[in-house]
Amino acid sequence: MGELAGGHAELFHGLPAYRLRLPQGDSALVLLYGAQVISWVSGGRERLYLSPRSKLDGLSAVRGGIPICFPQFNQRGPLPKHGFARTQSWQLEGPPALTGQSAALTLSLPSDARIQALWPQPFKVSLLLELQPGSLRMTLQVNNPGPMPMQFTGALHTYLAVSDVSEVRLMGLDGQPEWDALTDMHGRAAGVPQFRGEFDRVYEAGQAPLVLHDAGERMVIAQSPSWANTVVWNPGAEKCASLPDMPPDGYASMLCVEAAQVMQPIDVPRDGVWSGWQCLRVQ
Ligand code: TA6
Repeated sequence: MGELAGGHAELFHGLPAYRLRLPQGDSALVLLYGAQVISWVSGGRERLYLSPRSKLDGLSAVRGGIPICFPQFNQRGPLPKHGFARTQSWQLEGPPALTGQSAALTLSLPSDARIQALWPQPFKVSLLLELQPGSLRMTLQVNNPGPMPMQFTGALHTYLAVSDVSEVRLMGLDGQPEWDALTDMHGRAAGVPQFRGEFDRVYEAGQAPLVLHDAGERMVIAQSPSWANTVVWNPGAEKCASLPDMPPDGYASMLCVEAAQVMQPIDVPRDGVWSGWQCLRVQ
């Protein structure tokens, strides 16, 4: 497949994918299936977790990387869990743009009969990926061409690769309103969360980026104010063992930190556009 400045098309376990590569060495790999980024190498190290037991059959959700949950978060509505965008083939919008030390690529989600049966609402959705030395930004854009108002929930469900989840420190949540999905309790985050078992919380997003400390390294995790929530998820040992697409010890090597809209759907008026991003930066 053709090599273009900034990237090239390739197959990943038979699935069409596109690799962005910077002259400096950082790279990202995105599947057209789900527009799911499944690898981001920065500073010579993989920064995203992809389960080695992920089904890569072009039908199932891929476990890891950056799934796009749209237009429904989890089971908060009538659609399949986390919506249909992650189990649909997206298309590339032209070649990547390489300018100096940054590469960018846009994918869009075409509608088809399966989607229209699930969600008759006309829509245009695209994902812009921007790779720079040490950083990766994903911007989801949702257009409502009308004729009706549109509502959706969703997330950039980012699986970060960590050395040992029980040792990481995710800073910046202290004091934020939170909902614990496991206990169904509302409260305020107190201190630094501990990941020593199943963890599934939805936070009101703060203004400042979060910082993940892992084995002497820091990753800054920022999101646009257009997402109301940040979700933090780790299945823990017991739940992980029940997930057929995870190795039993996979939970220890991942932490999901998601830019999300969970409780209150986003309204996109007729002819309106919404966009939301998450940016990961290695320090
Ligand atoms: O974002 C957290 C969450 O909604 C959890 O409740 C958990 O179910 C997770 O997503 C993964 O969902 P999945 O459908 O990919 O297994």
